[in-house]
Amino acid sequence: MKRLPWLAAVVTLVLVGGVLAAIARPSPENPRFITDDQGRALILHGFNTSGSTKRDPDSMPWIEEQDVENEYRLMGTNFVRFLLQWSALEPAPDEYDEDYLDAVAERVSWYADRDFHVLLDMHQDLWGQSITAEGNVGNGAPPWATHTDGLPVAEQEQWELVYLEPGTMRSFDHFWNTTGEHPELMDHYVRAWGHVAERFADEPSVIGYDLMNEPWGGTLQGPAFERGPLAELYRRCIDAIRGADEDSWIFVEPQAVGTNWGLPSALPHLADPRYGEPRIVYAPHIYPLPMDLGESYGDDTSRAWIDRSVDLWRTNVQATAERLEAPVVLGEFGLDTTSPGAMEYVERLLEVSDEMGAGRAYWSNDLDGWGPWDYGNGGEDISPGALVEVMNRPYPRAIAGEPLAVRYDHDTLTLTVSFAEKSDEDVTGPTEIYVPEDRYPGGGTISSSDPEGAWTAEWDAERSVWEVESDPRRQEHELVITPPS
Ligand code: 9MR
Repeated sequence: MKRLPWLAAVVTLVLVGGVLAAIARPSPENPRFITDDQGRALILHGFNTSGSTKRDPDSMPWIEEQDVENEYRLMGTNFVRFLLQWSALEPAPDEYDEDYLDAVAERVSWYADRDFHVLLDMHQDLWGQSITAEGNVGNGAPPWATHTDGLPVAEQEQWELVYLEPGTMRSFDHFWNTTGEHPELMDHYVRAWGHVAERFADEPSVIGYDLMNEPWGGTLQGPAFERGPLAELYRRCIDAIRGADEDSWIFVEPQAVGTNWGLPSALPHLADPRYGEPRIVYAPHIYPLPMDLGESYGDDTSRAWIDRSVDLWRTNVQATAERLEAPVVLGEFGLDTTSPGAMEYVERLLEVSDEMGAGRAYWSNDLDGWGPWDYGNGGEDISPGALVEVMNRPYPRAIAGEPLAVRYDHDTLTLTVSFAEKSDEDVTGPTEIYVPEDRYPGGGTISSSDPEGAWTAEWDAERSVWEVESDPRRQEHELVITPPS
């Protein structure tokens, strides 16, 4: 372990010309950070796992336990957005498949054993598998909850366009009770969430529940949808979950269409009936429209448009999070990793989410060209792909205080983390910073703004984590990590 004197670290910082991006400071009543059971602010980094769930006969992702281990070893992730399927959970009305939940729990334990935080995501695309006879387009809702009323659903090259198909629209209209014919569907969905929460309430690695992936309003769109049946669904799910689980975080998403491109959401504030601070998280996705249209980040004109979308997204997400009084986790961002400029786009999103103090989950951990793995031989030979290097960078996994700024300079490989002391609250345990061993042997060099001798840093080589105890007499701390000098 090497420590630079603080002055040298400041000089280093000035030399690299890094301007620390300040995280918008939350109000004192609202921490705006997800905290762990030691009161530390969590910065969640991970992957959606996985898209393969949608087509798997057991609705399980492709991964084995060793793949979770590899993910940690290669990228130091501490978070997974784990896909659930309502169709697997409740194959018949009010009948829950406990074997399915056991299989989920087994996978949760693989993550738990490696200190990950697991977000259970009730995934859907295009309502459910039964919107088409072949069952190869949608996923999520069970057949018994799918009422297309015989309206057609034609496959489209661009999968999102299937949202506009009459049978898909009608299925959603029934769920939101826009038709007034199937109010029982929402009741089932709400009860199903209560059941999941009962099952995982005592599993500390389950950080929370993502109530519905990319909600779509059918014929009801925009504010009428978000303030109407979407908010109603959320309120009812929140109540059902809180009946079983007081502590987990409840993640809500806006209507996906529009907000994924950066447009504002009208999602209203949602009360959390738990005792203590609310634990609602705003978890939007980003897929800039130019990229949906096939443009790449490698093209200068497209890049300018994509950057504008990202800026717009950020402004609008912050406004909604403010209204919801919620921390932000970017639930999905991703692209074909072979597209021109793909890695720069990922870098941009990592930077933006750092600046926002937001967690993030890349879409997705799959063997499909979007994920972090190169693969061959029918998925048998898996090796690290281009994304691994971009994702594998130092970051604070847990901050024993209130985060103020996180900045990673990828030219100098310098991570700077600043945070305020929270001496009046129950924050225990060290600040933990993951540092990739390959580029920072021995954890590299760490320095602190705290006075010499008043802080400690222990390198945990097994986990590749610095454990830092700061000087509680200081109001603010700044840690700088660089490769060994
Ligand atoms: O990448 C996924 C693609 O292969 C599927 O055909 C499609 C429909 O299930 O879903 C894609 O994943 C999407 C995810 O489910 C929701 N957010 C956007 C993702 C990328 O389009």
